[in-house]
Amino acid sequence: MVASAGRIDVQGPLEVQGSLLEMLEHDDEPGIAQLAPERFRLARGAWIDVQRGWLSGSQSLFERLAEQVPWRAERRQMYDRTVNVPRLQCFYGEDAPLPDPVLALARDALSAHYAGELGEPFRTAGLCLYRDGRDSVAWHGDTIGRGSSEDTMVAIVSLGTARPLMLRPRASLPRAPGEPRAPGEASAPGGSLRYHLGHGDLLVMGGSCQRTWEHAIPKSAHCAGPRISVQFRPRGVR
Ligand SMILES: O=C(O)CCC(=O)C(=O)O
Repeated sequence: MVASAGRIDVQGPLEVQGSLLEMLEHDDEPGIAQLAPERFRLARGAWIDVQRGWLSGSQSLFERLAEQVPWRAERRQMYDRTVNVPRLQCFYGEDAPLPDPVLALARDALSAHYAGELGEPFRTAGLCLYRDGRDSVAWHGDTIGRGSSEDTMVAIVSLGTARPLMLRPRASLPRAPGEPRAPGEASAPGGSLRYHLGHGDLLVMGGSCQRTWEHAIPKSAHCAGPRISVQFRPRGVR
């Protein structure tokens, strides 16, 4: 979802609210732990891997990225109106150097860990900055590229304030007779799942997840602090 047809770019980085950054404490030098995520199998061949606090020193990395990434505000055509995209973004394509060496370490570790299942490396990195609870991303799946017709993976590393990432089965795919509910599927309104992600947490969406489920970061009236997410994807997946 970092780029799509009909989007209008606004040139130049935006200033991140200084007061918010000043409130953040420095912690350790960023690094990654051994990958050992826990897998949650969802309905319809989708799964989620979660490893809490995979990336250490996440607050320091948050501060570096908040300051150094050339964040862009974008505007997008919605029917007859042009609206602000409610988050700042920056996309690093296959050959673009990543804005911090620890992100290259993370991408390479993920590529090595998932090589057998994914069959290709993670190649791109999309970064989103949610300035506060008014920023969000609407329900969607990453169905451009191989995600439209075959299984793929999107790995998300989350920095800064924790925000819920919601998942729900696509309404257009009715449950087969006798198909079991996914763990937690019945526990939230509308059959959605909620994962609070921040502080170096890793969440990998895999299997059929991009085709059969949707995900979102909803707006929050209670969330004051900023969050950065880094999404690693294989070639062509958006
Ligand atoms: O910020 C996140 O964790 C999710 C971002 C996302 O869904 C996307 O960029 O497609």
